[in-house]
Amino acid sequence: MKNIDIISACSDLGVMVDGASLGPKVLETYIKDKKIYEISTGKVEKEREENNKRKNLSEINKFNKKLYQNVREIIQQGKIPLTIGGDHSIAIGSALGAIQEYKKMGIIWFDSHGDFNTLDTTATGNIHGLPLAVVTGFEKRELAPFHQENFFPYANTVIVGARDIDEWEMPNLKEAGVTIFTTEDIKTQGAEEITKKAIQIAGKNVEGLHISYDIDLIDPELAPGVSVPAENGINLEDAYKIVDTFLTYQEKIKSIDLVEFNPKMDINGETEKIANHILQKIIKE
Ligand SMILES: [Mn+2]
Repeated sequence: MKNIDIISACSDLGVMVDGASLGPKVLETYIKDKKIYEISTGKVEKEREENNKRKNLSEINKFNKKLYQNVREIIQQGKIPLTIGGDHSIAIGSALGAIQEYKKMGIIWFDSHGDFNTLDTTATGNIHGLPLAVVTGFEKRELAPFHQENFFPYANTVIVGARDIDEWEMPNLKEAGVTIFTTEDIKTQGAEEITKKAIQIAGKNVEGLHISYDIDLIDPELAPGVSVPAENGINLEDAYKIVDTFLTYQEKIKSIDLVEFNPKMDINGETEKIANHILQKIIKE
């Protein structure tokens, strides 16, 4: 896509495994001729206490507030923000920043996980398991204090590639009525077909789409460099076909995330190569 500005969202505060904060810096080295903004957490001690259900919450909020402003400014300049994470908690800032500008938007969440826990249902207290619940307004108590209105309607919220939805978030998803296409759906119906269906549902009667692409969608045998791998994921052909397909709807896409590449977990630069391949498609096609 032309007209993209990049935001490097260097945070791994939403997950106990360290390293996702390094992903953007690695991918930045492959980017030429694009404006790159950078947001980092600064020097903070990560909260790791097991029973804490709000791990790093105030620092995550501080980070997302900056990201939210940055996304809004890029959109106000008539451009498309591509936010490179970082763990998936950064999408609270990016997606809400986008919808604050466009008011009526849909969202497609390409992910092996649901990311739809609330502060009450989370088993781990790791905030990267909550962002989709936050940006749809299902969990709006404490994780978006910088944002007052306009959440993504459930009817325009679609998860694609799910295969590891936990038993506590499933009732939340059912209550909200979010559309879910599983990894199995991609394997049986095809990546192109499922992506088109997702765009139709998320894009109905809205001004535009926010796309959030979590690298852990891909099978960890192929892309091991993620913080929370989920077995039996999609292959590379499908992973790339998804990107090619949503890129044929460029007039609808207003904001994109590419998240959860973790260089510390990577093996022989395999995931780096894949993440960069996706990044280059988004930037160039
Ligand atoms: Mn995720």
